[in-house]
Amino acid sequence: MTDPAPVGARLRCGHHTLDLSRPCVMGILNVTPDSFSDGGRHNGLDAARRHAERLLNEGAAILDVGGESTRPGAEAVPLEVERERVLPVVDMLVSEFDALVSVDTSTPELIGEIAQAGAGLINDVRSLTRPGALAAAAATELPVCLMHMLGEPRTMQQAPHYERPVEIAVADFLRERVAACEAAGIGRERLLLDPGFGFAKTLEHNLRLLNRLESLMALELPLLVGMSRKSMIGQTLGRPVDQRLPGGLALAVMAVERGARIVRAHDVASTVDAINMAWTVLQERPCFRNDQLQERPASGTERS
Ligand code: 8Y4
Repeated sequence: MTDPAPVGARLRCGHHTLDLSRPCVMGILNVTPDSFSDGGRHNGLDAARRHAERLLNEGAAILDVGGESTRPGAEAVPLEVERERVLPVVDMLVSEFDALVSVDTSTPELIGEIAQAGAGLINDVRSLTRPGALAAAAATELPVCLMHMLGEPRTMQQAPHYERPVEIAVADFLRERVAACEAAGIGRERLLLDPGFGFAKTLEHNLRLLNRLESLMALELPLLVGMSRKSMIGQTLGRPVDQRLPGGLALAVMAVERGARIVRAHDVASTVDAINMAWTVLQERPCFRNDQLQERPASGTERS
């Protein structure tokens, strides 16, 4: 038996080390031409370079690069297309910015290649369930973000149904993937967990999951969340995708308050400000300090 990975420790990401004793922002650098939130403006290498420079200046600790559109209804992308979209961008981000690059991929063939190119984190929305993905990730020695999803992006929003409370289903799924990773030689110290907001979930599922995010801290691994511009904001506030920033900042702050340590976001400057403000307030609560988050008394049991 190994010790549980300390939540709030430093995470080795290739030649970078990520400080998870405080929350940070993962900036979204989408290189898919059909991404509806950036209109495909960042599919060229030069556009990616300018976008990356901006995200890093705004305080992104990680840049997340994805060559496959994982939005609801999106079609699968052939390996060669994904490789061609992702690898030149990873190369550029590493050589020109020495950035900590995370790659949103489920493709075993690509996992080894992105590690070779200097990526620091594997962000797999399918939690290494594709044949060969566990072994490919194990061989890289990189950390992996395991995310909950039911089914595939193409079909996942067709009436998602859970027999049990969604947070229980999510926790059970993630526990199973953690065990599969450990069995494949990916130690707990390399794992991050993500409930997968918007992936095979109704609005009610997403709201409940955020409200109960703390229940995932029982798994004793760092939490990553991604809610930026997602439909849970659009559905609640009736806003189109370009008017979801205030809603997204509220969600980011709530997630940090409930234990999230990495917030995946499009609007990095404002997200950094929001989570830094929230974090500063949280640190005035003694039991929130020094990574003792999991020992915080249940709300309602404290005297002010
Ligand atoms: C507008 C903009 C509306 C973007 C929807 C979207 C997550 C993720 C995605 C996440 C992790 C997205 C790759 C979906 N979401 N990775 N990836 N967690 N770890 N949709 O929540 O951004 S793509």
